[in-house]
This record gives sequence, C-alpha cells and structure tokens, in this order.
Amino acid sequence: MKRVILSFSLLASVMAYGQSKDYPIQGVPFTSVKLTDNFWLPRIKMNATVTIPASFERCESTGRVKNFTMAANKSGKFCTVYPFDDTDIYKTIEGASYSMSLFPDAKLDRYVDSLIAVVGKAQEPDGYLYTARTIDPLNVGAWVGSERWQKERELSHELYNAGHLYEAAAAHYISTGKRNLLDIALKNADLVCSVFGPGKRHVAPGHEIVEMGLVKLYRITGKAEYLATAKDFVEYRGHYNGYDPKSNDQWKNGKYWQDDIPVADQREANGHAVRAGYLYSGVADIAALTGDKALLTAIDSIWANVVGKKMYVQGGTGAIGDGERYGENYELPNETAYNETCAAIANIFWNQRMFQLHGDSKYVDVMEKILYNGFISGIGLDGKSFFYTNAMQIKNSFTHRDMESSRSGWFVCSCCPTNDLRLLPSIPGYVYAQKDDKLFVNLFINGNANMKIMGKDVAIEQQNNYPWNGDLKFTINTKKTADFSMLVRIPGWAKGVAIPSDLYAFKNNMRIQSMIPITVNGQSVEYEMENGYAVIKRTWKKNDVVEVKLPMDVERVIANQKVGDDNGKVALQRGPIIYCAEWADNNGKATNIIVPDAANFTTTFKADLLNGVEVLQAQVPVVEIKDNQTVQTVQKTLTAIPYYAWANRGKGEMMIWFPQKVTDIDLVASELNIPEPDK
Ligand code: FUB
Ligand code: ZN
Repeated sequence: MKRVILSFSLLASVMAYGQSKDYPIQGVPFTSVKLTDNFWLPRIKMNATVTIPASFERCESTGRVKNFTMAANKSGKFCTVYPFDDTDIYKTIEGASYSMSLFPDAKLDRYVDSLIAVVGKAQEPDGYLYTARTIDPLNVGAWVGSERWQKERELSHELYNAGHLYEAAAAHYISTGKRNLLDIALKNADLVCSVFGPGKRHVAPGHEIVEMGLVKLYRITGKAEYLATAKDFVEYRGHYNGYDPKSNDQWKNGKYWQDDIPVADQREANGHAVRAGYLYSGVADIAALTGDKALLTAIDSIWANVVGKKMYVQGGTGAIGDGERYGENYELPNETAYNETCAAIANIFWNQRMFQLHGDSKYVDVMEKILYNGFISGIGLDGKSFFYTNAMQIKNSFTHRDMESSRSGWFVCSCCPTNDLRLLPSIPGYVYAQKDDKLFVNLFINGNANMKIMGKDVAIEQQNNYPWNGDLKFTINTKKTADFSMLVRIPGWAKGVAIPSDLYAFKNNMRIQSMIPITVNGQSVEYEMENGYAVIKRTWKKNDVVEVKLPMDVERVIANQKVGDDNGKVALQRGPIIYCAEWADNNGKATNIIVPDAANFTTTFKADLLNGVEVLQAQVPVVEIKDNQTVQTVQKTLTAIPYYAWANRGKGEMMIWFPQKVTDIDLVASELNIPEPDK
C-alpha cells in the first residue's frame, strides 16, 4: 500500500507555498514508531480486529450507509436520527485508514474504497455533502435549515460533517496514498471557502472541527485559502448579536458554542466540552501556522483554567450533563459527572498541540493522565462496548442512567465509539517528538522508532513494563554515532505533582525536590532539567542504554478545598493510573469504604484480572448497616483496580474518592431522577 510520509515531506511542500511558520516541535509520525508493548498494542490490535469492523457493521445496520445511498439517488427519507450521523462513517474510515498503516488489510482497503465510492455519489455537483439535505431537500429535520448553512450557527452540523470528512480524507490519503476521499474532501472544502470568508458569508460553526480539518487539507495541498478560512471561522466567533449577554442560559448567551466573546478574548473554558476542545485544538494549529499571538494567549489562559479548575482527577472534562458542557470553576460534582469520552479525546488532541507549541512536559503530563484514565475508560475490554459519559462514582442508592453505569455497543448519538477508534491507531505518534537536535521522549511505551535527527538516522528502542513498573530502558540502535540531546519526560507525578496546577495534590508529598535517578550504560549521570525533561546530551553510539527509575508509590490525591464534593476525601494514584474501588472486588459495595491515613497499601499484578492489572490493597474500615438499625465499621480488604477497567464485570457500585473519616461518608445517598441527554 502506498503511503505518504507526513512531517518532513509535507512540511517541505507547505513551505514551498511560502508558509514558513509551524509548530516548533514536530511529532515523530506514528508510522515510524512500531509498538511492541503489552498495554497499548493489544488495544490497538483489538481496535483493528473488533472495534473497526463492529463500527462499520453498525454504520450499515443503523442506516448510516443507507443515508448516503439515498442521497446519491436523491430519493427516500433520511433514516437515522441526527444530521451528523454521516460523521460516524467518516470517523470509521479515518480509524481504518490509520489502522491499515499499522496492519495492512487488503479486504478492509477494498471495503473502505467501496464506501468512499458511495460517499462520492452522495456529493452534490458543486461539492456539497450532507445527506440530511441531499436525500430530500424539501423535508429536512428541525435541526436543518431549509437553505444550506442557514442553521449552521445552531445545530445543523454542516461544517462539523465537513470537518470530519477532511480529517478522514487526510488520514486516508496519508495512509494509502489514494486520492479518492481526498478529492471529495477538497471539492467540499473549495465550496466551503467559496461560501464563507471576507465579503461572503460569516458564521461561527455550531460545532467546531472544520478548523482542524481545513488545516489538515492545507498541510496536504499547501492551499493558503484553507488556512485562511479556518482562521476566519475562529475569528467569526463572538460577533453574533442575537445573544443575550445577561442571560444565565448558556444557549442564550452564546457560551454553549464558545461564541459569546471573540476567541482572542476568551480566558476560560466554557460551553459544550467537545466543541471547546476541538476549537482550542484548531486555534493551536492556527496560532502555530500564523504566529497569531492573541490566539496563543487565549489558549494558554484557557488551558490554565481547564487544568486548574475544571478537570476531574482522571482527566475528564465537561462536568455538566445539561449541555454536555464545562461547569463553573471548581464545579466538579462526582455523582452527576458527565465527562463525555469525546471531550477527553478532544483534550488529547489539544494537549499534544500545546506541547508542540511550548515544549513543556506539563502538557504531556495532562495528556498522559487522559490517555491512561479518562479516555480508555470509555472503551470496554472487549473492544466493542463503550461509555459515552464517564462516571466518577456509582452508588446503588442513586438513580443512574444506564449509560452511566454500564457500557453499550453503540449509541443513538454514537460519536464516542467512532472517536475512540480513530484516536487509538495514531497513539504511536504521541510517543516521540523532535526539534533540531532534541529528541523528546514523551510516552513510555515499548517499541522501536526510527527518525532522522540533524540529518542522521536514529533508531531507539524502549523496554519497560509501564504503566505498572517505573523502570524505563531506552536503547539506541543507530548504526553510526549521532550527536543529539535526549529529553526524557519526568512525569509530574514522579516529582510529587499530581497535576500542573493546584487543583489536585499528593497528600503525603515527599518527592518535590528529589531527582529521578538516570544512568547511561550503567553509570549514573547528572542532568539538567528543562521544561520538565531530563536532558541527556551526548554523542550516542549503537547499544547505548539509558535507564530511568520512576517511583511507583501509591499516592493519596487530595483536591483543592474549593471542589466541595471532594472535601475530606482521597483518591488513589500509582504511576499515571488513577484507581477506583468497584463492587466486584469489594463484597458487592464500594460506597462504604473509608481510607484513613493509616491504611497501608500493597500492590500486586494480577495477570488474570481485567486483562492484567496492578491492584492496590489495604485493610480499611468499611461501614456496615446492620438490621437497618445499627451502624458499625468493620475492617475489610479494599481492592482498588485501575479506573479505566471498571464496568467490565456487570453493574454495581464504583468509587474514586474515598472519605478518610467515618464522618465524611454518605450513609444515605440522595435519590435523583436524571433525564436522558437532550439529544
Ligand atoms: O454534536 C455532535 C456530537 O454529538 C458532539 O460532539 C457530542 O457531544 C454529541 O452531542
Ligand atoms: Zn462523544
């Protein structure tokens, strides 16, 4: 299969069009990093063998493919629920394309081509592609205006569909070298650029992603109009005069769409969390490519706001279900946490971009937190059951929606599963990055990577048992010597920093000043720290070995006092992994567990549990109510499992935050009826 190597060749083509600015740091492409590890590789393989086929099957059986066929024939009736259902096909093609780069699959390739042919036939002659209108323009749903783009600012998702089409087309072109989907996307993008822009229509897209998508097309084609239109879309935000700035209703004041004030003036994450994450990612791209300082200032401040005041301890964001949105500062309720998986994914995209802009490990720390916790919690261990929301606790006495307490194979609004499957195969691309003579080692995942540093071929191998063990080993496999600096990320958690803000801290913080031991070829080395990285500069030769020992203590995490729900409570973390107690390991309950200071944790790797996990155990007091009369505490073994692995053994209680004293336990939880999401 022909494949386009991105990074340097594309960069060169873009520069040929006169664009010299870009991210100062470039990721080593995922196609140059071959994973061999036991944590991510099995997930990525399962994504290829189970998740992607299941998703294509669902796209067929739910009518999503039929919508395209009907659009091609201009007859029938749009047969799914949401006008953005087209994107599930685009996202699955995107995931399949990345996946085929890792695991070539001729049959899948042919199937994807056949789908692309159907998509192409559904495209109108001028490039417009949106089955919800094309099937029967006189009978469009309530979210779709009677004219093209008429309800784009609200809920039509015409540009959202376009954005996902572009992302898929870029992935397919880069992975296969084929232009069939790319040409469809470019035709659509040309239409979009001819409709929107200075002297033409202005709109703040109702659901962002077209910005990131246009940037990807710009990188492939070098066509400046794509970048300019992406920037226009960002700049149109905050200028609609139909909002009521005094209203507290986020739809009426424009916050839901990040449209209340111009992006350059935004300082706080607001509104729908997936929309927000895609906007901030697109803004990072545009800031990198244009050098726009005002946009950079905005996303720097918004990032500090999210990480300092609006992120759950497992990396989830978008606390509030009504509007799938960010809450106020420190509004992080556990019982009703929403935490859409797509929001976690959007923040992975965003943090990688922030790292590429600034070269600071704090962005990778946050990305790692999301990857190992709030993102993979969304995917069941079977690869075909998913969470849309990611709960922070499940109490039996509380009326949870099914979608909070158990996984589903698909959803009526199935954005999350198809987002999972497009991110997973690209994870090898997050491991390394480089700038000039610096090689950044960001994630600790076994495998072999090849790259050029200052014109020289460099090969590096990782051997570790991360995230369960903190002993890291890197072997240089380069044939010739090479001068460069290896910058190994020293995770914040290994230095006593729970998150790069004062939102969470480790309770018994012993490590703040301690240096992490590093050896080269068995000899301990002194090193400088630079932006959170240990810098090892030398002339590297074949078989040089770097070893790093990260401490893997069980840490108690405490939250900022302003997070009311977490007062008096601790969460458990070991390495990058956040733990939870689930009913299945704790005598059928988890809400009655107390974790006092005195509890002493042991850790054990259980190969036969949940595909292999390190569990934490301690003797702790557990509250029991006897005969509906007496409350007593008894000593029992608390077994905590990684949060990401919960809800794979049926339904029941789950807790992340544990009271430290009996006075902090909720003996009787409130009853509440939560309506299904308003989609
Ligand atoms: O609106 C498209 C997608 O549907 C959003 O990103 C998700 O939050 C879900 O509402
Ligand atoms: Zn989603």
